Amino acid sequence: MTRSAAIQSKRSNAMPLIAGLSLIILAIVIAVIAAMPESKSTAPASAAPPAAAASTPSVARQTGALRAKESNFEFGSISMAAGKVSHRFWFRNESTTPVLMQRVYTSCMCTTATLVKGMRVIGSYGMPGHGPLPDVNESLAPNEAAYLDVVFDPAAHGPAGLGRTERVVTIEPARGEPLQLAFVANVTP
Ligand SMILES: [Cu+2]
Repeated sequence: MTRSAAIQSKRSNAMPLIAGLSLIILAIVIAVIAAMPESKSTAPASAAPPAAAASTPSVARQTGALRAKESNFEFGSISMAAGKVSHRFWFRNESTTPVLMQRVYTSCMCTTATLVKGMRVIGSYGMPGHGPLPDVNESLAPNEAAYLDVVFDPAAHGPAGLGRTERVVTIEPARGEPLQLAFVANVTP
């Protein structure tokens, strides 16, 4: 049997079923041609399912062992009168060795962060220089996840705190790159 005859018979079988879906037909033809050197009997080419699109993590420019699922969070418009808001940032040790989280701190006194690892709640931690800021000294095993509950008080700065506000929370390991988590809020009265 010639190659073109095989393709031809494949084509005439496939055509009525998927008329109009020219991309799929093309895929089948290519699959048949690709299969021919391997198997001499041209078995019915089962159309392979399309390869699942690789899901791209929404992680941007994180360089250390600690990686956040989402390192930037947008609160949108929030009201001073409505009080504090919070967001949970999940992260993971994506290296093959344990990471000792030495310090956690925030960029401003209006923002605090509590570390939660397994069943343990550790902290909270605020801005350096505003009250005691003890070391964390918690280890995260390879592939282990934990999260930070970050609380922002939009009223902490009074009227001066109106408008676009950006704050950063940093997790500093004993060695290696820190993990920074940021949020943005538009503070209204
Ligand atoms: Cu502040």
